[in-house]
Amino acid sequence: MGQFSYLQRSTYVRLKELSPIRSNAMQLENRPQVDQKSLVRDCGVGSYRSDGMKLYDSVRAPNPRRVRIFLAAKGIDVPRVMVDLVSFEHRSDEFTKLNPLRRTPTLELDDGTVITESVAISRYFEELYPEPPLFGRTPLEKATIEMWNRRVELGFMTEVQMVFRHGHPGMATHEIPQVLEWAEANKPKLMASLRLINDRLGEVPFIAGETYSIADITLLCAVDFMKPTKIKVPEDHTHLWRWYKEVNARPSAKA
Ligand SMILES: N[C@@H](CCC(=O)N[C@@H](CS)C(=O)NCC(=O)O)C(=O)O
Repeated sequence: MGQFSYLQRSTYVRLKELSPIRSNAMQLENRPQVDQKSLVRDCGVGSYRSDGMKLYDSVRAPNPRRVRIFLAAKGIDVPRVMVDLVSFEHRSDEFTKLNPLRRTPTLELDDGTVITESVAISRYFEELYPEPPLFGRTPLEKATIEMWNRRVELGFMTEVQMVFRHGHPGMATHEIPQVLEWAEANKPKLMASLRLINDRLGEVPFIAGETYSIADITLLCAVDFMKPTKIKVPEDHTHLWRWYKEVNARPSAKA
C-alpha cells in the first residue's frame, strides 16, 4: 500500500507525516488501484475495513466526530490522517489542494476523488454498507430522518457553532471577522431550539422517530459541542437528558 501500511484497526497518521501529500489524480497515477467495492471484511461480525481510502480527521471538532461515530456505528474502519486545526494544517497548500474549503472531515478515495461534507461522506458509506440503516429504510423514514438531520444541523448545531466561533477568544484567528454580537444573538436561538428538541424527544425515543439515525449523531455532537460555549442543557429538559444518556452510552459515541 505504498508509503503507509493501513493494516491495523483505527490506524492513523498525521498530515505532516504524509509528505508529499498525494492529492491529485496526476500524483495518484502510481498508486495501487483498489476497487472501492472490494472493501475487505474485518474479523468482527458486521465490521469492515477499507484499505483504499483516507479520512482526513481532526480531534475535538464536531463535524469529523459525526463521521467517526457514523462509521463506528456501522463497524467500518477507514484509515485516518489527522489534520491539526489548531496549528492550521488545514490551511496548508497540500490540504488546500485536496479540499479548497479547508475543512475536515474530508474523504479521499483511492482514485483521488475527494468527498467533503459530513453528511455526503456518511451517505457514501450508507450506500456501500446499508446495514444498519442510519438514513432510514422506507420513503417516510428517509424523509423524516433527512428533515430532522437538517433541522438539527442548520438550526441547533449552527447556533452552537456560532456562539463558539464568534464568542471564544481562541477562535479569533479561525473566524474572521469574529463578531461578538453574533455569538450573543445566537444564545437565545440555541436555547429555543433546545426546548423544541426536548419537546420532540418527549414524544419519540430518537430525534427522527423510533430508530437511531444520523440525526441522533448530529444532535449528540452538537450537544457535546455546547461544552466550550459554557452553556449547559437545563436540568428540566428531562427528555433530552433521557435521550442523551442512551445515545452517549452506545460504543460508537466514543469514536
Ligand atoms: N459543513 C461541513 C463543515 C465542516 C467544518 O466546518 N469543519 C470544521 C471542523 S468541525 C473545520 O474544518 N474548521 C476549520 C476552520 O474553521 O478553519 C461538514 O458538515 O463537514
